[in-house]
Amino acid sequence: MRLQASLAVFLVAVCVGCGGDDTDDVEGADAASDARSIQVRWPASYAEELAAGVEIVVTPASGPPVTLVTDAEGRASVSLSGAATVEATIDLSEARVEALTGHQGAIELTARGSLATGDTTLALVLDGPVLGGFLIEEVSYTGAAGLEEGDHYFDDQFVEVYNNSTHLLYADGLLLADVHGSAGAINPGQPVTPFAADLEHVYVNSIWRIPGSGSDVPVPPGGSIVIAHDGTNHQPQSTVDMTDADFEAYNMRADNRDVDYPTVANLERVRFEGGFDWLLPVFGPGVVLLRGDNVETLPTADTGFSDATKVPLSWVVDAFEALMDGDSVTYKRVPAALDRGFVFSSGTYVGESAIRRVRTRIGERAVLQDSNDSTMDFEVVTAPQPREER
Ligand SMILES: [Ca+2]
Ligand SMILES: [Ca+2]
Repeated sequence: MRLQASLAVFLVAVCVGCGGDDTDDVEGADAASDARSIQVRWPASYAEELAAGVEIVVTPASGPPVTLVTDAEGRASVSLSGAATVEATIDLSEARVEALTGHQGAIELTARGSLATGDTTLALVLDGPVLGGFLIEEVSYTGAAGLEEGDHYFDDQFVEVYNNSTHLLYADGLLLADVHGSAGAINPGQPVTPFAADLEHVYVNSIWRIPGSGSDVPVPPGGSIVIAHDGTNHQPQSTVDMTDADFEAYNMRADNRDVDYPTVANLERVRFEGGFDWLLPVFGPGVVLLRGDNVETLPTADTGFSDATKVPLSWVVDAFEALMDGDSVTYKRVPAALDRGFVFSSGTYVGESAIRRVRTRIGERAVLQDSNDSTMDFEVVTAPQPREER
């Protein structure tokens, strides 16, 4: 609500040059009235700032609505007095969406606002549907060579999760899990996953949850969170320093075989199948990012030597798969509906990492490739790149 004093100043200002006309008229756009300027911006994550070609409908408190279209500066002007509501709308073609966001799909953007009596300007920011979502950006699973011949250092494993979307997203409540099954014929006669015929579920070993009540872990577009096996500095055995990880998998045990690093917040352990810590297979893991309610109630299935949790595909936010080598396709564990392909490293304890490719850039922000095919979407690089600008 404007103060009366500023309204008076405004009326004096607009009356300079109005030749003594009566400006008390509030009957709408036809009457001698006030110039009002509306400027429309794209959402902050878009490639451009000022939104041209936006249709604006200004509806005065009394009188008919007026339709305008924004110019190259995102501006439209109208002359009317009194209060009015303002609605901005634009339909974006697939090509325009691609250019502005790096995502696919035709969408409608809208904004609403109001002009109080005396307001001369109105700034609107368009908004629309969330395009894109959380993606697995990097899975560093191979382990490192360590310092001495024959060392097998794997405590440096981490997973990085990226907000590939147009909107701020919250990561708390996201679940991270490793998919049951072998990465290849590590030993002669190694069986493939017993669940290969079930294309409707993904079967996972351990499940971890990012803690919070739903709005505690904000991740902006282009931002990421790093989830460490152990939240400590792994140098010099590895190139990886996880002291600034956002979360770590702390597997609390009576014998304290896993360390709770004090500066790195712990994931919530929902289900655990394994040994001392959450070890991803160094031969190649399947990793899924999940979201769903009441995870504790999901059924389990007997794998022959452990229990795997049976997760509906609808829970899967994103999936990644690595296998032992290029010949291990029969060992694929992640259903093709989630991920048609896989990557593989040059070996184990080689200090490599699987990292998602950049599809395009919107300003400084990388939009990562997501074709639901790890073969196409990931590359194996010679050194892990936690938090590296993409
Ligand atoms: Ca740990
Ligand atoms: Ca900790």
